[in-house]
Amino acid sequence: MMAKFNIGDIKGVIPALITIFDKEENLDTDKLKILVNYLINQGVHGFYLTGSTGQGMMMDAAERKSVVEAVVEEVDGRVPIIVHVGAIATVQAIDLAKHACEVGADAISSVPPFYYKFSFDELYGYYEDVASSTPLPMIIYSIPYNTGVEMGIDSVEQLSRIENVKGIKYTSMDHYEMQRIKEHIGEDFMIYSGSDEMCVSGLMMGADGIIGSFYNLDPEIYIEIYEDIQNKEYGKARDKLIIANDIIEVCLKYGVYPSIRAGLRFIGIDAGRDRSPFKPLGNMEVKNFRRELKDLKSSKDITGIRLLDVL
Ligand code: MN9
Repeated sequence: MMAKFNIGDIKGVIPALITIFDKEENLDTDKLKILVNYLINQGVHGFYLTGSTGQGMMMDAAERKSVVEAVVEEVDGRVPIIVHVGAIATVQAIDLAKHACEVGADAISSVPPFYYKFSFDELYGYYEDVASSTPLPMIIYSIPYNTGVEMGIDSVEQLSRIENVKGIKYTSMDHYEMQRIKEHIGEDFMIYSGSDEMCVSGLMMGADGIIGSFYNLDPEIYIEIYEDIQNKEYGKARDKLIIANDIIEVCLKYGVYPSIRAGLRFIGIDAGRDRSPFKPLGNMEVKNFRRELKDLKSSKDITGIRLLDVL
């Protein structure tokens, strides 16, 4: 299988796809395929697999590969697919990268090696080795809150000189830094803003796309935001993000991933559970979550968002 999209075509609203685990915490790729089709029908522009939201770091290599195979097969070239291959040993990441390439993914991405405090030299070597292991474009994934690894403008600039390194998923709220990265490295270096709460300023300040958790749950609002920004309707985009953020604020009280799964269930999609030690919501929590979303809907008279319309 060959990649079908060029890096320049990977843009827009890209869910960091959740991975679906059943009650016993085993992978359920059949249910995942249902979600994938739902999201494509909602109009998402691509998928980012086995990253933070996809709990890639909580799966073994065989499981990560079966998620990638299932999604690539189901998507069948309709939208581009980025595979997160990050691991703390280079050899593990290379194995996943080669697999992603063989099955037809369009790009790979990786967090920097974490846990041990690797030197920049070691980190650079990791990206060099992983990026050169396949012809696919590599998107660096900076998420200092989770990895503890800060990558400033200078570091990103250096990494961007590695062949195949073509962009960054920038999960932080500093859109000054994000915009400077684009400015220093150039228009062709792709930037994906990773903080859903900040997608408007991210897109206004030069992000080519947005990759995040909530595009699994209420993608339609973010797709409208993306279109508004394309049309320079910034005020409209901001008003919509305030609504989206009202939803995020409620969700965060219950945990990002458990709330996304519970919300998808309201819509009629069985999104299973997270892997332990993440805890599923109890019945009472689900009830309260639903009530809080319902209150939000009526207090602001919100319509047109499936998650709220179904309540
Ligand atoms: O980068 C996501 N980060 C994590 C992506 O999953 C750690 C974001 O989409 C956040 O979940 C989101 C909510 O805070 O912005």
